[in-house]
Formats: sequence, structure tokens, C-alpha cells
Amino acid sequence: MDNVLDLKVVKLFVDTCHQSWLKGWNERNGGNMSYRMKEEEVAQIRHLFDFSGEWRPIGLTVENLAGEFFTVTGSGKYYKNVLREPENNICIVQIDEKGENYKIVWGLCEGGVPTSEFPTHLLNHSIKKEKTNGAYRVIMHAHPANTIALTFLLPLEDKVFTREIWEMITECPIVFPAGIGVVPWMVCGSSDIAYATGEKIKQFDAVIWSHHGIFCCGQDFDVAFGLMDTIEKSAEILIKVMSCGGKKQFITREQILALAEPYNVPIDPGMLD
Ligand code: 2HA
Ligand code: ZN
Repeated sequence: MDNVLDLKVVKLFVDTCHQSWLKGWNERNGGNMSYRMKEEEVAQIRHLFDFSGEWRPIGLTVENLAGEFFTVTGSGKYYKNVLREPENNICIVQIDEKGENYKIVWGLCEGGVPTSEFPTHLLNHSIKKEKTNGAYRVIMHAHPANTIALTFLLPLEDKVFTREIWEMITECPIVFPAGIGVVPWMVCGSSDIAYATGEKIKQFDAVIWSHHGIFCCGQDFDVAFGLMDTIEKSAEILIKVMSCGGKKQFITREQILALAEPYNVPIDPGMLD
């Protein structure tokens, strides 16, 4: 292979950015995404990397990510432009042997650094890698409008958001049986939001950042994107229902839990108390 952009997973990364842009989740430079690359993927393009760049501090330590490579969106870059000029809007970085520094080895050809949320991504990759025995590889953050709108209307509690969003589409408890976490408004790009999200990501695959957006993860791009899409669709239905005078009937607690057995999913009954 003689072009990083020919690697299937890099094509998928670029395509997922574009799909997210088409959804309207990434106004201006909003949103960011990262992918923890597989060894066999890195092996196919490693000879195209430039290792002469400088190591830069991550700002926190992620020991279990030492030596790993990530594909990640650039800080201040627009999702709108990723498909047209991937090499100027995304990059591949390597983590050092201590899990304390990173180096850009490909991409951001006109200059730049990884997303301002990169420390948050890495901390959450570290937690999910451990929790899923390495299965989870994708983290996405974006600004879907209906989900953000709900954070001005509902109490900012995990159980309230889980119940309300589960109820709007029957498949929601099957898609995210653990539920959804919510964190209060925080300064984005800060270590506070990184650690607060990290606490929630131990239990959930999606965390809503109040008055800001969704942060979610999964084993691949389809799963992570599908999770964001499902939550946002459900939030849209809820906003419509609220705008039309509110619910006149409900999916009951028992009905939600009845989905667990036929679909073989561990729906957390504790989220419905
Ligand atoms: O602008 O979305 O949270 C990128 C972001 C920061
Ligand atoms: Zn954001």
C-alpha cells in the first residue's frame, strides 16, 4: 500500500465523519472522533509514517494505551471538509511507551494538533479498552440538536434520560441496554469533563454532555455511529411529543423489561426504578 488513505479503516473514518456532517451534528468545527487502530492495520501503512515529529504531553497518563496508534480529527477542523481533504483535517498519532505523550506521524499536512478533546478521548479509550478486553475502538463526540434540547427540559439525571429516551423507540433498550449517562455543564476540553465522562463510561456506552452534545463509543464505526443516531432519533421523537402536548400513553416498565429475554440483552432494571 502506498497511500494511507487507501487503508479501509481510514476510508471508514473519513466516511463516518462525512455521514455525521450530513446528519447536521457537526456545525463549524463541532465534534471529534478517534479510532484505536489494530496492529495489522498499522503494519500496512507504517512505512508511510514520519516519526521525526516531536512528542507532546497528553496531559494525563494512559498506561494501557502505550505504543498504540490512533486516527483522530484535528482541533479546529471542520467535518464538512474531511471528505474533500482528509490529509489536512485528520491525523494518525502514536502514544509513547509511558502513555504520557503523543506524536503525529501522519496527516494534518497544513499543520495542527488533534482535537481539544483528545485527552478525554484517550482516558475513555483506556477505560473501555480495559472493560471490554480491547473490543471497543471508536469514540465519537458530536452536537445533535434534539438531544441537546432535552438537556434544557429534563432533570439532568441518568435514570430520567434513560427512561425517557428508551421509551420513545422500542428498540432503544435493545441498542443500549445499560442506559445513558448524563454529566452537568462543564468546560469542554477540560480534565474535569474527561474524568466525569470517564466515571460514567464505566457503566454506559453513551454520555450526554448537558447543553453541549453526546459522547459515545463502540467496537466499530457502525456501532458508535448507530448509537448516536438512535439516541438522537429518540430525542427528536420526544421533542415532537412534548411539543404536541405531551405523552398520552406510555411503554410500561414491564414492557421495556420484556424485551430482554427474546433479544438476549441485559436491560438494567435499576435504570427504571
Ligand atoms: O469543537 O466539539 O467539544 C470541538 C468540540 C469540543
Ligand atoms: Zn463539542
